[in-house]
Amino acid sequence: MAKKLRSERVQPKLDASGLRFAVVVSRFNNFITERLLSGAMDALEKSGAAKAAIEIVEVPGAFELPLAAKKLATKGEYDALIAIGCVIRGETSHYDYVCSEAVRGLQLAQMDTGVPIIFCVLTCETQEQAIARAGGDHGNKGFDSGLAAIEMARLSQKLSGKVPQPAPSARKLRRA
Ligand code: INI
Repeated sequence: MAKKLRSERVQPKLDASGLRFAVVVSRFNNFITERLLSGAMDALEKSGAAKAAIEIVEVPGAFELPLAAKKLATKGEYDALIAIGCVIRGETSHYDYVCSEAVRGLQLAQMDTGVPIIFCVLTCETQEQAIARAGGDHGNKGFDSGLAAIEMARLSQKLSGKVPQPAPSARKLRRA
């Protein structure tokens, strides 16, 4: 019988050592955003990031994430950022404005600065949906975002030719 083709790609192990991160986290719905932040920190630290290499900045709500993220990215001190928020639909159209401006502003910030900004903003119809994605049945999107930040930081280094190269003497030694 023919062998089944494996469709999934094997992900290389992510290594965050030596990388610097900033996490912008919204206080609104902080019972959710705190859990997302813990997940993100867990992913970064388990992958080798130093605690001291992770800056955490708080903003009032998801609407404020883009400006803070852009200011941090512009400093040129971080390899990747993670923007954390949680927007839950209420009775009015406020939800739609907050969601669309958060995603638009964060995308603009990463395109303007060239620094990867991971979108860890839950946009949910109900509180239950948010809980499920912040350490519940659907996992922790903060953890996933931490991994995405490492992957994008490494990819950005590679695409911009900034992958640390071995010292010339080490290179010569290897050829000999
Ligand atoms: N901000 C959120 O992060 N999540 C929400 O669910 C939310 N709702 O529903 O209102 C929210 N509003 C505040 C907004 O992000 C700004 O902080 C506020 O409008 C001040 O600019």
